[in-house]
Amino acid sequence: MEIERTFVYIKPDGVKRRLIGEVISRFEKKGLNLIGLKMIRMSRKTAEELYKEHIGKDFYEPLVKFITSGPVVLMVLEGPRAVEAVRQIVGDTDAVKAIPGSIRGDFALSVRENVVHASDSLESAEREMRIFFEDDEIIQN
Ligand code: 3AN
Repeated sequence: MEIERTFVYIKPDGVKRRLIGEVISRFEKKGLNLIGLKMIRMSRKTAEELYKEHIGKDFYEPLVKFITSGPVVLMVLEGPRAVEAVRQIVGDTDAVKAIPGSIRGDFALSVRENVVHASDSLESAEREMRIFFEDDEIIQN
């Protein structure tokens, strides 16, 4: 199977609720390798870059406000079909619809405050991890 890399971050609500260990643990137990990890407070400029596809949508401004409201934990995960595997573990954007057993299904009720972000394609994974990680911050196995 194709080995892929994907980008995930734990949003301010997940950090505030002390879910960092729980979230990382679910990815690790599935068999994905953590090959990049850091905690930051996202600047408005970086949040705008990350979510540029949503500029102009009604949820854009509250989303940027929320994402910059507290620390986030950024990671790069690697494994077979990692993009799809991680999206499955994370669950639907609408946390009410996210199936129980997924992270959002177990820990969230909101569309905005839904604990984690995960890239939705290989292209966005590459773009998003480049916003936050230098080459030498990603571990080559
Ligand atoms: P996902 O994070 O599941 O890929 P996207 O990329 O469609 O979802 O949306 C990015 C983020 O924007 C979501 N994680 C969520 O925080 C927020 N968002 C998306 N749609 C809505 C909405 N209808 N109302 C409020 N926030 C939204």
